[in-house]
Amino acid sequence: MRATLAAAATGVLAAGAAVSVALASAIPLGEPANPITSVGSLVIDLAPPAIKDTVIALFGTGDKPFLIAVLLVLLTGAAAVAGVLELMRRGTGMLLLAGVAAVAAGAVATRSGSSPTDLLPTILGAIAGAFVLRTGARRLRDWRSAAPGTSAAAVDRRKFLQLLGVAAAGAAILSVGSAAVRQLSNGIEAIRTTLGLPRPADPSPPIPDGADLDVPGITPYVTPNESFYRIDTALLVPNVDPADWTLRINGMVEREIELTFDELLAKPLVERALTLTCVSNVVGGDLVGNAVWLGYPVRELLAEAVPLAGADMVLSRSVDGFTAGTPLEALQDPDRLSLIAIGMNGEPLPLEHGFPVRMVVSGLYGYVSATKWLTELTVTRFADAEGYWTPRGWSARGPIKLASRIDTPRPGGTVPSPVVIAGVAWAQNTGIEKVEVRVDDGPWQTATLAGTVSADTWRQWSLEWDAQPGEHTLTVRATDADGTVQTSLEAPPAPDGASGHHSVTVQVRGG
Ligand SMILES: Nc1nc2c(c(=O)[nH]1)N[C@H]1C(S)=C(S)[C@@H](COP(=O)(O)O)O[C@H]1N2
Ligand SMILES: [Mo]
Repeated sequence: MRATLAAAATGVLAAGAAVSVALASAIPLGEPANPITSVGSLVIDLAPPAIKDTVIALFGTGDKPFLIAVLLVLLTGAAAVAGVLELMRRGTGMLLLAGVAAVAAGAVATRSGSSPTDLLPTILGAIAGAFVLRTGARRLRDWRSAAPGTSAAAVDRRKFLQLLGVAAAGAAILSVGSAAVRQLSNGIEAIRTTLGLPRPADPSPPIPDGADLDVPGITPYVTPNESFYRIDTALLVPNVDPADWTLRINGMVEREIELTFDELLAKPLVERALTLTCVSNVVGGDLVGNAVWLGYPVRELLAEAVPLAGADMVLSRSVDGFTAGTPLEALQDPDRLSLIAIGMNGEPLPLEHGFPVRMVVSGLYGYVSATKWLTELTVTRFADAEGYWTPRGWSARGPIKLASRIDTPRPGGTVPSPVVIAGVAWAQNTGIEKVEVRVDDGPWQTATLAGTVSADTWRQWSLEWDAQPGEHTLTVRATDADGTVQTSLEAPPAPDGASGHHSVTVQVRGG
């Protein structure tokens, strides 16, 4: 009886270890990586409507915590059974554990927007649980097989209890730690959602109706925040309370400045659309997005600080230590948009996009200009300082390369004839003047360009294609407002951005 209880306790602690490891490792990955909530969502998806309605009627908005509680009770029960099974017959408890982990993995994998890395917490949790279960059962067996009352039995007993103690303490520490981290970011998220943005002193010119072509499958002109690409080195999204935030402007300046969030809000803010691009974007890739930003021109702040002669770079620093080196000239250029931004598409910056303040600069890749969770601007020289990515094999300067992309038809797709070919092209700060498409080795045909609000954003384009049946390769190239034609020369992203023409191969129906 005592052994059965001890075995059940081993199983429960194994589950505790598994869950605490999984939940802690899911924090940096975001929601679908959390196996508990993913199993909960799967249950909600699969539950018959009658049961759903009853639960909602009984528990109201408490239905989700109730579901999670039910799942945890079931898990605890299964874990106790696994512990007893593993004691009776080696491997049987492990099998049950593997089954539960497989259900969790299945739930995670079927959540919308989940990626293979989201399975990692479930796998790590299963490993931690399997270790505790297996080792615990072995030590328990050793203890039982030692002659009662002997010192060998006492040693085995101590070893068993030690394992349980370590597992319990580890699970408790991890759980308290992750709860604290979650609470912190929930707190900042609450501050973010209640923060009202001031109205811009200089609003964005209205986005022309024609900026969005009516073509299925084309990328929208303005990228919604939820689908905006995210690139950063932050394992955990920094939690910055605007009340504690300051921006220091220092280095080679006549006047050092320190700005609070309220002081920033009180400035005459500018609202502008601007397309952000990552240097790591491959030809045809999706590390690019267009948003309407609300912020204060970097140029104005620099003018207050008065850079000294000889300075040629501004090193922007994030609260998490990331830095970007931006040419001073670009930030002082009245013809180039650069903002200390607080708003993105009408909302405060989402936490993962730099809340409360980030930088955005037209025509420069993000790694040399778009510092999120911004806290310091140091006026310096390229000879004296370098941004985070420069010693890691990326160029110190990162002007965005002229690029174009085919969004539809998708590569490998089968299309009818005629069909509309469409996509986006960008040359931030210069502007797109022409987009051409070629079918196989045919002549370049000029596409129709959509409207745009400025030269700082991408432009949609489209071309109707009267296609011949069979397999065809479509290639796109853009020309910028300076008359430069996009090069066909292929370059990988490192060290200063990919180049080359995007092409897709499709099958045309008929014939
Ligand atoms: N603090 C911080 N800011 C950062 C980065 C980072 O790693 N840390 N990455 C930069 C890079 S490489 C890009 S492309 C843009 C991406 O911004 P987004 O995630 O809002 O799309 O942020 C830039 N700002
Ligand atoms: Mo990037």
